[in-house]
Amino acid sequence: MTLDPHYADDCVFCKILQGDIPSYTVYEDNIVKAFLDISQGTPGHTLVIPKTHVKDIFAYDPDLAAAVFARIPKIARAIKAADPTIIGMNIINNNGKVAYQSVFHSHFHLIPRYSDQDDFK
Ligand code: DGP
Repeated sequence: MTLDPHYADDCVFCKILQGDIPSYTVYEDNIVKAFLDISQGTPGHTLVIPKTHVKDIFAYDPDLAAAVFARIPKIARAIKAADPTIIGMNIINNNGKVAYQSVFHSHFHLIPRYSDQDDFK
């Protein structure tokens, strides 16, 4: 699919997409950008966002949703392949303030889990 991106003025992730705020890119293509979360839950904590402003899961065009969701396993696999001590991953998507969404541009948290995590020793 081809995207005709639109950006929201007051959106920090739209500013990242436009290059107005720096980010550490993990992966990008015509549909999504994946970049390191500023607040690393574990090393490699990555956010995957659509390259157009979508407020939350309820606001997706179905074709864009399919394209974004299809990319998540691919990005998860690439992160896991980068470090053999990554043996699991939380994938989290918060929708709405009541669900702890703090940035209102849809995003998926990919949080690697490691074989040497203290709580699994
Ligand atoms: P959530 O609570 O699910 O809406 O998560 C929003 C995440 O966005 C949070 O983990 C911190 C991250 N974040 C907020 N501002 C920035 C930023 O300017 N750069 C990056 N890389 N991450 C950000």
